[in-house]
Amino acid sequence: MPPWTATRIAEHMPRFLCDARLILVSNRAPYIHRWHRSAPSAPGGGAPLPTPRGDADGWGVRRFLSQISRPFQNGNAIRWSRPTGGLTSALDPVMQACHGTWVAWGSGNADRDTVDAQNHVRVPPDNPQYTLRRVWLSEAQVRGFYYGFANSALWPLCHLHLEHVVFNPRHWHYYQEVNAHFARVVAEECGNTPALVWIQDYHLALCPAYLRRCLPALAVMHFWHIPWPPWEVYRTCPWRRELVEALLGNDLLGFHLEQYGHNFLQCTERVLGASVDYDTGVVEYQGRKTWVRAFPISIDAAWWTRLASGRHVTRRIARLRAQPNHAFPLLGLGVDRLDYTKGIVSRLVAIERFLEKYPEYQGRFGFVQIAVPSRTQIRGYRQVKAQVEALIERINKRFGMAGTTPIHYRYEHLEPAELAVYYRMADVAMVTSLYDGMNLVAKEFVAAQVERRGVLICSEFAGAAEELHSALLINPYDVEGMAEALKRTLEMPAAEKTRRMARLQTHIAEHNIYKWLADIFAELARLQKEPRVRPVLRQLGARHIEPGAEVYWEVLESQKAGMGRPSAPVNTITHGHH
Ligand code: GDG
Repeated sequence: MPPWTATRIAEHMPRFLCDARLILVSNRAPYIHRWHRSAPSAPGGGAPLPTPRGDADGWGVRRFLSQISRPFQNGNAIRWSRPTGGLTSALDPVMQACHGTWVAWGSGNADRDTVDAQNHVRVPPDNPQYTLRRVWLSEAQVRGFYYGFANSALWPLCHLHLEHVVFNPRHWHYYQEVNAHFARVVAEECGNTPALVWIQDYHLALCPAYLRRCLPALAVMHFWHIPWPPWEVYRTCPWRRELVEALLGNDLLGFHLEQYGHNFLQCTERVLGASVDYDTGVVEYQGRKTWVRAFPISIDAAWWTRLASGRHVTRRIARLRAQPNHAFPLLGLGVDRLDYTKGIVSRLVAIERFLEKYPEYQGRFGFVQIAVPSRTQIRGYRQVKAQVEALIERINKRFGMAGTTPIHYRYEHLEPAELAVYYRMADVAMVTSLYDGMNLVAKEFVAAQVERRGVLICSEFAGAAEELHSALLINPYDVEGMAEALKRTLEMPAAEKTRRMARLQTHIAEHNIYKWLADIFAELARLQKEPRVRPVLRQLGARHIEPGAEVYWEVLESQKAGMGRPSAPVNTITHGHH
C-alpha cells in the first residue's frame, strides 16, 4: 500500500466521520494573529518577519510564516502566522478537508481583533476552510493553568521528575477553571448536531469529564502526547483520583506506547478500583467503557526529505561548512526545546568524556547544540539553561583550540529550513532524553539524511527507540556508554551507516504522521462496530443536549467561588506567553 499522505487522509475523513463534525481541542492554536508596527507597503506581500524568539512548548514547533491580514492607516498591520511542525501542520489539512471546528487558546495580541461575535475566525485566513474558535485566558489563568499545573505539576510528574513537581492548590484551581471553560466552549460549538470531539494533550485532562457530564451522548477521544507514569510515581499527585476519573470521560484514549497505556490502566485500577481488561485495553468505570490504545506519532517524512534536498539547503550547507565552528571533519548535533527532560546535560558530559578519553578527536569532532527557549517563567527551566551553558563554557575552555571551540551553541528558534540544514549535514545526531513520549527530532533527522551518511544515537527512554531499531540505542544515565557509542558511530564503516539509515528511512516513510491519523480514525471506526460500545459512539453523537447541563455549569461556578476568585476576568486579552 502506498504511504499515507495529506491528500489521502483528507479523502478518507468523510468516511471516518460519517455525518459528524470534527471538533478538535488543543491549548495551542493553528493560526495566530499579531499586531505589527509599520506595515510593508504591499498588503499580502512583504518580507517575512523575523522569527520571534518565543517560548516553544509541548508539541509546538514555532515557525512563523507571517502574512498580512489587514493593514491600517496608522502604519500598523495585523499579520497572521502558523506555528508549524508536528501536530498543527498535520492536523490542519485534516481540518481543511472536513471543515470542522478547532477550539484553542487565542494567545496572539491581535487574536481578539480578528474574531467575530462568536469568537470565530475562518482559517486559513487566505483560503478559509474551517472555523477556529478562540478561547480567552487571563494572565492569572495562564500562570496558574499553563505554567502552573500543566507544566509545573503534570509535565514533571509524567516525566518522572519528582524533584521539579509543584503541587499547588491554586494552580489546580486554575487548571479546573480553564478546563471547564474549554469544555463549555466545546459544548457550545457542538450545539445539537452530531460531533466527534478530539482533545489534545495534558493541558486538557479534565475536559472529557466536564463534557461528558453535561453532554453524555457525545463521542470524545483524547491523545496524550507525553508518557503516563507508573503508579508508584503517579500516586504522589494529590489529585490523582480526579485526573484519571476525568480521562475516563473519553471513549478512546491514545498514548504513544503500549507501556504508557498500561501505566494508565494500572492507575485507574489502583486509584479508582476500575475494572481493567489488560488484553483488550478496555477500562470500565461507573458503567462506562474507555478504550486505551497506542498510536506512535510521527512526522511528515516526505516533507522533511523534500526540504532537506532543496537547493537552498545544499547551498547553505556549503556556506556553513566554510565557517570555523562548522568546519570539523566530524560534526555532531543536538536539537531540543531547552527542557530538563531532554538530557542535554548528560549529553554534554558524555561529549566531554569522549574528548578526554579519545584525545585524537580533539579538533576533529565538533558539536552543534540548538536549544529552543522554552517555559522560561519556570525556575527548573532557567536552572537547566544555566547548567547547559556553564558546561558548554567548561568544555570549550578545556578543548578549544586556535580560533575554534568544539561546542557551537544556538539558543534560539530556527526556521525549519535551517534545522534541515543541520539534520542533513550532521554525522551524528544525539537524542539523549531522560524520558520522552516520542521525540520527533529523531525522526526528522532520519527523514532529512539525504546522503545517508549520518548515524542516530537515541535514548532508550525516548518513545522513538521502540521503532527506530537501527539507531544506536544508549542509556542517558551511562556517561561512559554514551562516550563509547559516540566513538563507535564516528568509526562506523560507511556501508553500515548507509544500511542503518536506509532501514530507518523505510520505516518512517511508511509510519508517517498521516498513518498515525489514519490508525486513530480506523480504530474509532472499528470501535463503532464493537458490540460492547455505547450506541452513542456508533451514532457519533447524534444528539447531545441533555436536560440539566446548565445546572452542571452552575455547580462548577460555585466550586470555583470556594477557591477564591481569579484576579482577572476570563475574557481578557493576553499578550505574550508562547
Ligand atoms: C512533545 C513530547 C512528542 C526544535 N527546535 C526547533 C524546532 N524544533 C522542533 C522539532 C520537533 C519539535 O520541535 C520537538 O518535538 P519533540 O517530539 O522532540 O519534543 P516536544 O516538544 O517535547 O514534544 C514528545 C511530541 O510532543 C509529539 O507528540 O514526540 O515526546 O514531549 O518537531 O523540529 N522547530 C523549529 N525551530 C527550532 O529551532 N522550527
